[in-house]
Amino acid sequence: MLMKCVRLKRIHARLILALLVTLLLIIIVSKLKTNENLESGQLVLDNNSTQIFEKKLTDYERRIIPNLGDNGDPSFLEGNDAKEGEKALKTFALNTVLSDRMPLNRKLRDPRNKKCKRFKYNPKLKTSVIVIFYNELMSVILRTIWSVILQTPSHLLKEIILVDDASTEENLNGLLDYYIETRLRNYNIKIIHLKHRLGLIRARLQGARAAQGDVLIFLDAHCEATEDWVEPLLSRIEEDRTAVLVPIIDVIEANNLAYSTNGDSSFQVGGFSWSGHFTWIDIQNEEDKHKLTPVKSPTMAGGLFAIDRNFFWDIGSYDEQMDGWGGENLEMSFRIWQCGGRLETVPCSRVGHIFRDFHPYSFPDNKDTHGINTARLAHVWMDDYKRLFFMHQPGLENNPIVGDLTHRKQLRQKLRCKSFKWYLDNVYPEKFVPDENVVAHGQVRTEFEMCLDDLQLADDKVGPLGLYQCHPHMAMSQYFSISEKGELRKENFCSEVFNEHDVQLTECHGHKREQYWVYHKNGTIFNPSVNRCLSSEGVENGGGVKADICKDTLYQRWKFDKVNETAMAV
Ligand code: LR7
Ligand code: MN
Repeated sequence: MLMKCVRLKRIHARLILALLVTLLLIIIVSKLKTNENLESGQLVLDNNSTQIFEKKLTDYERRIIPNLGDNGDPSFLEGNDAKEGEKALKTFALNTVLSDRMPLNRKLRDPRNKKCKRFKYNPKLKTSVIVIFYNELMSVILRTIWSVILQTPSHLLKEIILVDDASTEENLNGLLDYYIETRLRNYNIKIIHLKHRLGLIRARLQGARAAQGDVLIFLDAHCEATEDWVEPLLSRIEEDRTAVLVPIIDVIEANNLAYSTNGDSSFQVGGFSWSGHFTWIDIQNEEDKHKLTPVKSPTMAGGLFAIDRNFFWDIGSYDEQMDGWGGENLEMSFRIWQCGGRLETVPCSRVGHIFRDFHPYSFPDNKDTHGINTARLAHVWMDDYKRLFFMHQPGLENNPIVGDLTHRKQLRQKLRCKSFKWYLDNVYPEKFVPDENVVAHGQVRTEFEMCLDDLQLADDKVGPLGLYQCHPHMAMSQYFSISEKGELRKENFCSEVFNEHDVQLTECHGHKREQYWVYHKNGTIFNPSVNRCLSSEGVENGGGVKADICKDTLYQRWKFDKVNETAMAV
């Protein structure tokens, strides 16, 4: 009996040992797996490479022109440098020559509204600042880091985490690390070099995984923080951990690196278009317009924001299946609002961002990652309203390229998130829905199979309300509505009469008589302010329609695909 017991105990002990070993193995393997894309940057230096790096850096530092760009003033180089700068602007959408000559720790003017200085903040939270980059210019990355170091009180800065999304630029594979180890030794800066390019969404996730601060602040790699930028962000999160915050994003000009502000008292917040793009919108609520405390924002641009670290994970971090660039900002914006958080712009926190005219990098296979990512978020978060996005991108609606959505749908259930209609009604009530509560909508055709058309007007331009052959399938350039208010509009553009005769698509003002139209049952679209009717008479394919004296002619009869008869004028 005793023997049996001892043997049993031995077997037990072996079993437990075996179990422990397997457990250990599992842990090691899974660790290895999550790290398989990480190559945390411990730079190994021998004498030779130290010398090479040091020489490169001192050469570089010698060329810096003291005080260039101070106060955020526009800066210019002369002679050949100026010419090279122009060229660079065409290749990289950025004057790289100028950036390389400008001090990395330039001092900016305080861009805030003066009244911001009255606020006293005393946050206890510490932040991790996460900066991701792919082939960005080293001097631009370093200026971002320096601005964070100089403008953030050290007791509020836990660390700076750089995530290199597998850049191929030589300087970013060694020299940058060397700079940090030698010039920024006293600061807690980690650099993670990813082995494979993951795209900006997953790169940010890797940064977040490595972060230890109470709050995560994400920045694009071409930003400059200004005075007291971090205090109001941290204080607000201390007050409400579900508040996700965006500073005012000022423009750093890509050609002369000027830090330009929109004046100190007016700013915009985030909106979106049904084509799935981020847009800037005016604050609707009069009281909020000149507020200095946080203001509600329906969406965020995506590159610069602060979020409580635990809340970031609780609310679903990012959609890990989003590739490349784009879409993650609207996904996060909708999710935050629908699942119980809030998005706010903090007027007393200001950060500059270099706005480039084009992306200086490309993506493998030229995949439309913005479209695919947006299709993912439309399926998960927009309920029936996704129809409006897919009208712009019909090819993506049932396309397997969009990938599996199970996890994100589960997340939405788990967090018991509200509907997209709730979001529109409560967070963004001014958002125009082109096929809801309207008098008429769809293609607008004449008897001669000609249709109203925006003639591919760019999003930020003003142009004629055009006439074009009707497309056999609905194309968004021919989709118009007559709103309840009597606007003849295309999303954010309203048709307005100029000089009594010309009809232009321009920003909707809501109050202008020239933007007011009456759709009559006989098919005329009448503008009372000029007492004229919309006419296609004498207009060629691709030309602009006119406001003409009303008369009984087929050129002034318009037929919408869908009409709400009861809302039409007799
Ligand atoms: O493959 C890539 N891997 C990366 O790490 C591609 C890019 N990146 C890095 C890149 O180096 C940069 O630091 O990701 C960052 C953002 O890329 P940008 O600067 O080319 O993007 P953007 O400023 O044109 O675009 C905006 O929308 C993006 C949608 O995915 C991101 O959310 C950006 O962060 C965002 N930028 C801002 O919100 C800044 C304000 C601009 C506005 C409006
Ligand atoms: Mn950017």
